Amino acid sequence: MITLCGFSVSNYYSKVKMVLLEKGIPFAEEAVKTGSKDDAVLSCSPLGKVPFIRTEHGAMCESQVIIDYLEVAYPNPPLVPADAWQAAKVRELITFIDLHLELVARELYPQAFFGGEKDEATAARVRKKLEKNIAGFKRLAKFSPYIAGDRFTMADCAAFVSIPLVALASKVACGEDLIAAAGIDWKPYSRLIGERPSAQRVVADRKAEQERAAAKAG
Ligand SMILES: N[C@@H](CCC(=O)N[C@@H](CS)C(=O)NCC(=O)O)C(=O)O
Repeated sequence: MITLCGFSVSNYYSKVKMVLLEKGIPFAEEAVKTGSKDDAVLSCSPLGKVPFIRTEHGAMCESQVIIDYLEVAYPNPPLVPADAWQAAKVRELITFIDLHLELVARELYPQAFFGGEKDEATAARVRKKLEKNIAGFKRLAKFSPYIAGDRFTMADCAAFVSIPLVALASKVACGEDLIAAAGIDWKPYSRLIGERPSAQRVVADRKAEQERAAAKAG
């Protein structure tokens, strides 16, 4: 049995969880926070990042590596096309979302989501990068109706959990949803993916965790 470690507010945790759910792979969840100094965690995720998985073979971190493993180990239903080129195009999109959108926008999260001080210089610097990268992403993304074309793929798992975050972080920190400002109408797409049971589960789990945290904070 696979154990998914991390927490439901994490977009990368949700990305892996959506893939597990889409494929109908049985899994358990284990709450693990980031920044652990615990050797038991660092031996699974050396930078203390989440998610990571525990399996009968050992542990593994990095969401994309994990879902690529799941795709090979549990090929049905497939979440990449059988054609090698088309499969690589799906992964190209994921790299754009994870590396060139989400990782760049992540610098805004302290001020956008975690009560950090407003930092105009960071917002302006990140905005410049995001504008360039979103224009690049727009050239690749299909939204027809799925992000890589006419079939649901693992790129939709990456997009569903990260695009709204990038949009909201830029809206709060830069005063504008930079994804929408680039002419990408992402909300209908998000609603389409949001109809899937896997998406509904990750959203419900994330909200429940946020509510528990708010209640605890008083
Ligand atoms: N490239 C990693 C990114 C994972 C990541 O950044 N996770 C965040 C939580 S959403 C985290 O662990 N942050 C703490 C840190 O970077 O130390 C992946 O795809 O799994």
